[in-house]
Amino acid sequence: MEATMERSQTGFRKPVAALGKLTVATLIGIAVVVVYVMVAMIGTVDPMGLVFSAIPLLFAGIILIGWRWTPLLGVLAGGLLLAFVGPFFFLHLMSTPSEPMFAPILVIVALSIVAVVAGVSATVQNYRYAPVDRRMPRWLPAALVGVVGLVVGAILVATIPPPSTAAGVSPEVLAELPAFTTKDFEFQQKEIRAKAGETVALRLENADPEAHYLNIDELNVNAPIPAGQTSLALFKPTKAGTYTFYCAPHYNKETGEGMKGTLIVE
Ligand SMILES: [Cu+2]
Repeated sequence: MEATMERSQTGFRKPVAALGKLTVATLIGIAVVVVYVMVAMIGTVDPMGLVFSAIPLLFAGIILIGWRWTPLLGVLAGGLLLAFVGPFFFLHLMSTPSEPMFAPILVIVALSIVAVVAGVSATVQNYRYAPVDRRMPRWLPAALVGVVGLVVGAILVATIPPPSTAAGVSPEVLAELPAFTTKDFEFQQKEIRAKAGETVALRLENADPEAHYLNIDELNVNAPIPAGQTSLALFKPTKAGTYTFYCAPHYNKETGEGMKGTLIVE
């Protein structure tokens, strides 16, 4: 009887069940974190970021209307975000999880996963059960506590500072070296000059909230420049010539676009 009533009302608005509300909450959370990253951490509001925060809010609003297919929008938003943010997340995980950007990215990944799981479950419930039977699954609170625990644990582990990349070099000596600075995802010096057979020592400084690297393939240079820190690069070119230096995560070798410059060895 209930089933036929349900079918006769196909497509009509229903009160949003617990799982639908959870999907809405995660979408709002995603929008908040994206805005936080833009304003508090990067300091700029770019159109791409606005789209990333506006779409989850729009979807949350549509889900609240109550059509039973709408939680699928949570799956869509969560899935898209995972596709966009996922690669950055793994890059951070592999290189330097202590960076300031790690925590918000981790939270966005966690919220996206919850949005996908909650959205799928809510849609299944909406089609299978009458509104009164669309209850919060018994495993859900435990699963959410688990997700929160994992996120908090990972952030705590990430706040343990990594060993300094200038370890063993006194601050006074480091201060005397020529500075080589990254800012706004660019090398401030587009050119480094050196003499063949002489050691080059640079004080690397990073003003960005994300780690950069100084890479020079021919000289086997791969010096990390952690966010907001000072580090050291030491290398000795033996042959005169022109070399490209670049930042591996922010340079595309195929197109030659991104963070790069020229090392001229005389
Ligand atoms: Cu970089």
